Amino acid sequence: MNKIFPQGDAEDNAAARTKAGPRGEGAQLCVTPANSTGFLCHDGRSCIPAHGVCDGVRTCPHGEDEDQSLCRDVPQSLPSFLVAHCGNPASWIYSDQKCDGINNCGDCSDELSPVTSCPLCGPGWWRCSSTVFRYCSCIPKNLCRDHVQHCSDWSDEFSCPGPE
Ligand SMILES: [Ca+2]
Ligand SMILES: [Ca+2]
Repeated sequence: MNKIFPQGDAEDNAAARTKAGPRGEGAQLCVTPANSTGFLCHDGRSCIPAHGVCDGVRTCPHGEDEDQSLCRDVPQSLPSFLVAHCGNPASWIYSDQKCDGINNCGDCSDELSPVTSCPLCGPGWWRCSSTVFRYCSCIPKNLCRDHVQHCSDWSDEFSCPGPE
């Protein structure tokens, strides 16, 4: 996995290690209130979603999710628990974007086999082949019965019971 992304030259990496410590040092995994992979802030209490790390917004109370050592060279500088890979090895996503119903990889490889095996659509989602690029095999039920086709088989308009 570490071989997928080109690494800087050895000297650069050695310098980075001396200054910033090894990749993701001290970063702690946690589970967010929404039950997805998160990053534990230094207060030991705030668990922020993986995709909130190095997004340019200080999400932790003290902003350590935007720390230079963490964000200097994403995704390499991120702890591995925050990163997942797409079918195309040049693309990556945050680990909490896997199986969240949204097509983050662009080719649905974060939502569909053979790259990713996700549980069936969760509550609030309807299973079909989506016609909308944003979704893959599950569409939010609030798109059911809205007189707009979202499933290739039209099941969102004819079979889906509608929003809950
Ligand atoms: Ca952030
Ligand atoms: Ca996704």
